[in-house]
This record gives sequence, structure tokens and C-alpha cells, in this order.
Amino acid sequence: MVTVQHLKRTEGYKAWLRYDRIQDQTWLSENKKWLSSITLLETSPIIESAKRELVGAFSGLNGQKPTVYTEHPKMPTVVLTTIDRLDKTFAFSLHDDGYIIQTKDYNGTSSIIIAGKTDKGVLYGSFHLLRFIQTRTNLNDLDQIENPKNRLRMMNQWDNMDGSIERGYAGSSIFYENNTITKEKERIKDYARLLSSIGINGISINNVNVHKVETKLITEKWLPEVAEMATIFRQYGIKTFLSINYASPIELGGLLTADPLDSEVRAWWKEKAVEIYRYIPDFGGVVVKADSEHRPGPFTYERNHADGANMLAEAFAPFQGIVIWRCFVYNCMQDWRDRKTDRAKAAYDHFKPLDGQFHKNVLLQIKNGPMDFQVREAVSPLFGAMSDTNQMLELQITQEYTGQQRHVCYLLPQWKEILEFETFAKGEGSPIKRIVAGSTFNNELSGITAVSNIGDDSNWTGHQLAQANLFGYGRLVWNPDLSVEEITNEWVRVTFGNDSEVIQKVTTILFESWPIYESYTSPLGVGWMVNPDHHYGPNVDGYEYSVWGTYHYADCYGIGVDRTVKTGTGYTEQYFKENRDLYESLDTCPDDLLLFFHHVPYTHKLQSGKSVIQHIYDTHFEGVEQAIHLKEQWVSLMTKIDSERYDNVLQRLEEQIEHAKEWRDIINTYFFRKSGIKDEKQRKIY
Ligand code: GCW
Repeated sequence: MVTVQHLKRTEGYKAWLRYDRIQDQTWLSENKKWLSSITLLETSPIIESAKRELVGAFSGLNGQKPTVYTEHPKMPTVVLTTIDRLDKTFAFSLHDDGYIIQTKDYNGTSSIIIAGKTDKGVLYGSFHLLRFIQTRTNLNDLDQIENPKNRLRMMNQWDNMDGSIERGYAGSSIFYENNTITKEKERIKDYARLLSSIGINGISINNVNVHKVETKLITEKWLPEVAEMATIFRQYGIKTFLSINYASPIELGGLLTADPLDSEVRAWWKEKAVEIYRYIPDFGGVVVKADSEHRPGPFTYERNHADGANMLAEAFAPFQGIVIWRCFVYNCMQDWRDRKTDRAKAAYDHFKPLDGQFHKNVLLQIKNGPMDFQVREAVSPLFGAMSDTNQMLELQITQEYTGQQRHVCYLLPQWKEILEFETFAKGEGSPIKRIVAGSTFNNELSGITAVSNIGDDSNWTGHQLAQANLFGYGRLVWNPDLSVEEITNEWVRVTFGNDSEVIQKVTTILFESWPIYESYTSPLGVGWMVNPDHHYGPNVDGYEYSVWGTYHYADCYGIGVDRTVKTGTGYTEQYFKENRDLYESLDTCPDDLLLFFHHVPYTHKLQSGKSVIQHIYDTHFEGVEQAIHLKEQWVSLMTKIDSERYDNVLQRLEEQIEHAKEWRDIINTYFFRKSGIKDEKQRKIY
């Protein structure tokens, strides 16, 4: 068995927390003095974590362990403190997780002051200082104030206790094995370090599909060990949450019902909350997938989702626990003859009428799109539609529909588009990033969460470049105003070093990857076209003839889902006027979402001037060429990247090219046969 000690020595495992000896003499001559001491004006378990990070990092970077003081030494030092301990010159307005980093003479000593509003800020600030060092920033005049834009910055694990991970593409769970909680916790701790280094402050540690064994995580059988995990995360400023089974009162409590209005059910949850908090006093709360894909929920009792969520909210409120209620509620067994039901409409239809009815400690978790994490889909119209309800955005870092970490697909540009999307919920200036940060409607609770992409593969994410999605997620959620360029530049430097050719080429590979993946997979926003169940690889009609019907309605005349008010499902109505009009009309609907909103003939002319069919052929041929070019760029970096990480990416790029060809050929042949229209450029279509 590979031990964590062994793993720690591998390049992939270090991810972006790598602190190899600095060779850059110019930088050292100016900055080396800062690496030799750390001063702790106070301590706490979280400040101890910050200290451990800095001591470990400085030892590596400088080849020498720094001295730790508890009072100002007479030498340049890095000071860790909460801001209130400093004098009046430090009058900054910081949020709970905020911090400042300043180079300054303090108490007669030249210092880099890392001061947090709380100890969590100290930890975040310490990781920030390390990024400054890794990117070879001059430390002699730092002056940085940071306040996270989102209060809740979460991670959802879809890990099952048998060790499997739903939609996991990087090995097995680091949390569970053989229906128990893993004894070896070192890896969980290293994961906590990675997460806190990018500002994550909450984690739910089990799959939202809560099966039989996992239902028991909230019982005394497992709570002591869940509490152990919570202790690990707490030291890194991260609160632990659990996904719960809505039917727990029946399955665990032996009640005959889980009706949210039943007094015994309510009493059962209240007692359950008391029990959980006895083990974990700062337990974050629960994540609930109810009435979704065959999971139990309030619908069974003819109650609505506010009834269900509020019942739990009442139980958790005395402990400041929150209830994160997912809006992924739809009819997953839609009949193909039924042309009025539209999965895209479901979340809005179910939740919008309940606006204002949810308790203060309920947070609705809404997937970025109304369907399901496709390579491209419209944004969910639910964002901004509920002005009296707390909302949270759910993204998917794990690449379920975007190449499963065998293809490189950098998702930051996609997430940035989503966050910047103007909803017009309160007129102009209501982008999704403001709504989920709570500023548009002054919500007390809000934030962003995402499905994690890690497993027990030695490099965490299977594909080395998929680490960029994890890192970028945290950085973007901390501050959605950062540009993708800034975040990417930072990731490449902290991961592969500061060589300009490496930075330029890896950045280009990442930036091109999502458009390339989109071009050889499903076109123009139509989505799916994947093999059912595992969702990997092309199968144009995979979901067209499955009971889990999700349709594109391709026939010999045309393709796409008519979601207009005029002739279709009426989905466009769910957007605020500006967007509704934009999508409703064929004249203004953007090309990249055309087939999401409209059913058109293959000869329909896109805004680009091309016909739909020619667009399909062109993008599929070009996509493969571009995938080949990705590999060429990577290969040119061979001498500049260690063989372990180089080979990992090379092998996957090679596999990607072959798989892209398969996508190209299957899609092109399918549409050639359906439409009978030849490729203008007469390329080979089977
Ligand atoms: O994307 C779909 C996945 C399911 C997942 C579900 C959800 C956890 O295919 O595997 O279940 O969404 O988000 O609940």
C-alpha cells in the first residue's frame, strides 16, 4: 500500500503547496531576510496551523527552519496576529474572514504583519503570503487588504462510505473505505490544507444521495468519528456539514412517517440536532437532496419544500446550524410524447412560488444551469427570482459532463461567465455574483458551493491540470471580481514555477481547453449526447430513448428544444424581460445557446453566417485539430516539467485526442445521415 508519507514526496500530491528551495538569487538578495523568523502575538488551533504552514514552507524555500518568537525579535519578522491586538494605525474594516498583509516598521522591528479580523484571517493571510513568495513578489512593500466577497465558500463531497465517489474521476474516497470512516486521517488533513489555502470554509463530507449506510452518519455509531474529521477541518477554518436522508425519522427513528408537519417527526429532528451538536458544537448544518431522482422528500406527504426545509431549520436554528436545501427537483422520468414538461423549468416552478416562506437559516442551493452541469447551458432563471429567499450557487468541479478528468477542460472561464451573467433581477447591475454574495437582496446567508473533483489518486485530481479547476474555484469564490487571467497566472506559477514559457503555454492550454471540448462534443448548447449512466463518450441518442429522457429532438429536418413562449415549453418566460426577449427571438438568441432555446432546421443560418449543419461539421473537425495542438504545446515543455507530472498530462492528452476523434466521427456521421447534407469542405464523414 502507498503510504501518505510516500505520497507526500510525489510532485502531484504537493499540488500548489510546493515550497522547493528558491534558486532565484535576485529575489533572495532582496527578500531572504523575511524567511528566517515568525512571531506569534497570540495563539489558537487555527493560528497554530498558520504557523505550521509557514514553518514548513520557509524551511523548504530557504533550506533552514525559521525561528518562532512570541514577542517581537530585533530582526525582520513575519507577525501573526488578530487585528485588534495592534495599535490604532491598523483601523481597517475587515469581515470575519478578512485580513491585511503589510510590510511595516512595528514596535521598532521591520515586520510583515499578517493581521486577521479573526484567527481564520491569519491563516488565509499566511497562505496569501506564501503565494506572494511562490510568485516571487517583492515582500518589502506589501500592502494588501482582503475581504472575501462570499461568506459561505463550500465544497460538496459526493463520497459514499463504501469508498466509491459518485461522479468521482480521481480514484476512491479519501474519507471512507469498506463502509467505515478511514482510520488514516493524514490525507484528510492535507486536503483541509489545500482547501483552506484557497479560502474554502465549509465542507459537506458525504454524497447528497444518502444511502442506507450513510443515513447512519448522524447516529452515535458514527458521530464520534465524524467529530474527529470535524476537528481536522476546524483547525483549518472549515466547518463540517453532512448530507442527510430526508426519511431519517423512518429509517433511523422507526417512525411511520417523515411528514414535515407531523409533531413526532419534528420532535425527532430536534432531538437529533441536540445529539449532533453534543458531538460537534460548531457543526455547520445539513445538505438535503429531497424529492429528486428518487430520493424521499416532502412531496410524499403532499407538503411543499418550504415545509420540509423549515422543519429542519427549526431543529438546527438553536445551534446556528443551517439547512442547505437543493433545488435540483424535476421529473426524471419524462415521457417523450409529453412536449410541455420541460426539465429546465422545474426548479423555478417548484421554488419560485415559495419565495418568502423559508426560514432565515435555510439556504437554497441552485445548480448553475437549469439542466445539469452541461458543457454549455443557459443559467438558471431562479437566480434573482426569489428576492426574499437565501440563495447559493452550485457548480461542479468534478468533470462529469466535461471530460471526466481524462480530457483537459478548464472550467474557470465557464464559471466566470455564469457569475458575471446579468439577471436584471433588480434592474441593471444584478449579476449572479452579487445575488449569491447576498448583496443584491441583503441576504444574511449566501454563498457558492461546488462538487469536488478529488479522490485518492496520488495527484488528487487524476489529471494534473484538473488541479487548476480546484484551485481556481476557491480563488474565484473568494473574489469573483478577479479575472480568470489573474487566477490562472497564479495557479501556473505556484504549481509549475515562474518560467515564462511554461506560464505562457500552460495558460494557453487551459484557456483553449473548454472551447475545444465544446467543439467536438454536443453543439450549440444542446447538451447531453453522452452515454447514459456513466456519461462518458458520445452517444447522440443516449438519452433520447432512455427512461431518463432528456431530449434534443433531432430528426431528419432539424434539432433543438423549443423553449420559447410562442411555440415551445414557455421556459424563456422564467427570465427577467431583457433575457427573456434575448432568448425568445431567433434573431437575437446567441449562437452558443441556440439549440438550448430553439428547434431549427439544419439549414438555419447562425449569427456567424454558417448553417447549423456546417457549424457542426466544422467545429468537430477543428476540435480534433486543436486537441492535437494542445498536445504539441505540452510536448514542447518536456524539459521544463518533472517527468511525473509531464507524463501524466501527456498520456491524458493522447487519450483525449483519440477520444475526440471518436466524438467527431460519431457526431458528424449521425448528423450527415439524419440531414443528408454534405460537408461543404468534403472532409471524411463515415
Ligand atoms: O448530475 C447529476 C448526477 C448525479 C447526481 C445528481 C445531483 C448526486 O448525474 O450523479 O447525484 O446530478 O446533483 O443530485
